[in-house]
Amino acid sequence: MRITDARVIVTCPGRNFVTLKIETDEGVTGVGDATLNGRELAVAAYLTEHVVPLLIGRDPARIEDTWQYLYKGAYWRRGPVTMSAIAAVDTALWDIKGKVAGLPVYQLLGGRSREGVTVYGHANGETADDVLEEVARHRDQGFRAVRVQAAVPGLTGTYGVSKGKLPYEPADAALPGESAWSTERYLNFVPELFARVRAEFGPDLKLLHDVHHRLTPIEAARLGLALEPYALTWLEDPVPAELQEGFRLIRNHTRTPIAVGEVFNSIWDCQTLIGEQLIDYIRASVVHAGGITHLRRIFDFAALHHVRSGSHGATDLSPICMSAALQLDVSIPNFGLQEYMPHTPETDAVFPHGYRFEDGYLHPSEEPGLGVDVDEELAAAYPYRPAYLPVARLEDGTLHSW
Ligand code: CS2
Ligand code: MG
Repeated sequence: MRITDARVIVTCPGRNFVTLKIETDEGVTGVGDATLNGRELAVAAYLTEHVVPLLIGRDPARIEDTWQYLYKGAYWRRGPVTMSAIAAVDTALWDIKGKVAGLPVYQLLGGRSREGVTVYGHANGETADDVLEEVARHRDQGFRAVRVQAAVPGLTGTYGVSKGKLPYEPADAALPGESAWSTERYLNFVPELFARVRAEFGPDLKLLHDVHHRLTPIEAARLGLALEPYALTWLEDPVPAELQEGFRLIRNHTRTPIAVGEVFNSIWDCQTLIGEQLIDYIRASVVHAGGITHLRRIFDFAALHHVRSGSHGATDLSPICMSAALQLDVSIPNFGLQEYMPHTPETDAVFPHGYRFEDGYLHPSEEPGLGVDVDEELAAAYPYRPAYLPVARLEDGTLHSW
């Protein structure tokens, strides 16, 4: 079997997505997500200009060799653009391999390790009262785990909190918006919020919170300590993670479990974090961390160090990425949690897929391959629109951590 064609599909059914579709001489096709929020066209060009020409004529069955060829052959290793492009190829090749075998990809990864994939939803709101309502709504929908975020009183536009009752969309403006940040106001508010949520919902619901990289290690340590009475499942992205050693300080001061990794693109980004057991959950994703092949390598490394998976699953990861993530989630031994922000009906229509939510779990498709496709005609009806994540500034105007 040979690869005969590969093309990049850019579409914006409410938000931007980049997809790679690979075709073969035997008519079997595969799809991979290549979406890098706010930098979409860089990955599209990387694929079209520098990767697609190298794929034509290759044997699609050689997944590992193709991964190594694109990673080592580029000379310029790692980085989100490169690794998202490699991820798209890798994901599409796993899709093809599954279709050729007549099996869902998780069967090729060793088969099921669990009945369903426990997911967490987002409860967010302008006030603590709104958030309590949202947590109740998620619990009533069957969610066993909920991420809790509220607008920080006195600050306009807290990241991760939608306006009104609208679903929250991370990239919300044609040019980056700006919001104000105050660590003092934030640290004073969050423990109160969790005290209320835990008191209202009891000990069984898993509760999570995302700091979005806004603190320093010692501030994060103080927050982790203050949240200990409310037994969070994880505190996410407490600090920017370029300095992996910074997590030692957090670890030395709190027993609140730590999750990190949604901006990671390589196993080297978490070598110290995992190797020294400085974190509890690794949140890298199929699309940004080199595809199924590389993410599985990260998860295997994590399994040796008591670290579980907690993959990123925001709306800027397409249903193709979610389909692939679920195949991994259901098969690996050290699965923890999977983030689940449902896509809009328009996005679901462009990417018809077979995964489904039931009773707090997502279930992967049982179709051969990944069980997802892209409707190219429909995709063409939604042209690309620039959209960016906001930036945060301190109250005096200083550009803040992200
Ligand atoms: C968030 C995301 O889902 C999460 O955990 O941190 O909103 C994230 O900021 C976006 O996916 C960035 O593209
Ligand atoms: Mg996050």
